Order: sequence, then C-alpha cells, then structure tokens
Amino acid sequence: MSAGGSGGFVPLEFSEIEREEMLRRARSFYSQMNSRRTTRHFSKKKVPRELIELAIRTAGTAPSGAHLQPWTFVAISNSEMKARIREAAEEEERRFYRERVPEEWEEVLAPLGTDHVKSHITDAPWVVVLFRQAKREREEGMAPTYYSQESCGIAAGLFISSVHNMGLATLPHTPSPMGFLRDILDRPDHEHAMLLMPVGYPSETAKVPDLTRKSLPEFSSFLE
Ligand code: IYR
Repeated sequence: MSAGGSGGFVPLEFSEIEREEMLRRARSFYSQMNSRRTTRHFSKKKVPRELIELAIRTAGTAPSGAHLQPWTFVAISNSEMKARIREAAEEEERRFYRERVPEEWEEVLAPLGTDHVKSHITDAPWVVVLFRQAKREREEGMAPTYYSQESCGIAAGLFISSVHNMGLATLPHTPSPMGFLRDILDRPDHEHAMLLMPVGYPSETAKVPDLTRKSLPEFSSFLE
C-alpha cells in the first residue's frame, strides 16, 4: 500500500466516551494547552531524537487536502548546520528590522521584544524546519497539491501541541524571507519553508511577555 492508501474503505475505529469523562478530558486538555507559552530562551540541554520523531509523527497525523500530506519536516541537531542557519536567518532579520518592517507592524511586535538576534537557533538542541510542498511528483511530471497552507498549518499546530505535551518548548519562527532554508537544507524548488521551530527545554532564566489571551466571547459566537 502506498503512503496515501490503496483505495477502498475500512470500518472507522471509534469508541464512545461517557459524558463525564468527555468533559474531564476536554477540561484537562484545555488546561494543559492553556499553559503553553512561546519563549525565545532555550537551554542547550540535549533532547533525544526519539522525542523529535514522535512530535513529527504526531504532526503527520494532520488531515490534509486530498490526503496528499504536503509537508516535509527537516530536523537538525548538527551544530555547524544550526550555526549556518542562524547566520543566514540573522542576516535576513537584520534587514527586516532595519529596513523592511513597516511602522504598523513594528507597533505590534514591540511588546514581544523580538529583534534580529536568533540565539534560539544555536541554543536549542534541535531545529525543525517545516517545508510546505506546493506541488507533488507524478509519473507524468509535477502536479499541484491542494490546500497545502491549511494542511501544513494544522500539522504545525499538532507539532507544537505534541512538543508542549511532552514537556518541551518550541517557538514558531518565520525568518523573512525564508528562501535561504531551501538552499541550506537542499530541498527541491517546489518545497517552501514555512516555519522554523527550535525545540528544547526553556532556559532556567526564560522569560515570556506578560500577555493575556482573548476570552471566549471575544473570539467566538454561538448560534443555537
Ligand atoms: N520574522 C521576524 C519578525 C516577527 C514577526 C512576527 I508577526 C512575530 O510574531 C515575531 C517576529 C522575527 O522572527 O523576528
């Protein structure tokens, strides 16, 4: 069977959960996810490869347009490679902060305390780069993928959740522009770097901005 399945249908594996238990699980998962924060400060403490593999496997369970699974995760622990990536990212970011960032963007970035210094890339034991496959290979040549942005966005969310759930931290970093990652990591032209995610323990002195999340009514409406 190919990665995409061989066609045909099989019974869905599903077992109904008691109401009380559903609520307990939903509350517990929400509380666990609500404790996630994005930090820019990582420790150099090592993380076994198996944990990174599990986070990537979890990301790979995401639903995707036409089940094309249009993602490639590149996981890097090699120090020289991380140093190269950091150098290239900082070069782009220096230009972004000095020349490219519009005033209205600067206004919302300022409270987050970001700048062109990207120490998380060399501090974290792993850097995982998510590439979005805008096309797929077919015998007849290249063909499109569908909803690859949405699919990869969902996969990234699952990756971030998995990392948090295993007790580690990550930071979805989007150096802009990201084209250098394709060159350094030797990916084909139809793959576009979408997110760079350092994964590791937060440093002992890690800080996060003093932010709050929107309340439920601020970001939802129920029509019953
Ligand atoms: N890519 C830059 C700028 C940046 C943009 C947003 I939107 C952020 O939430 C954070 C940073 C950088 O990574 O510094």
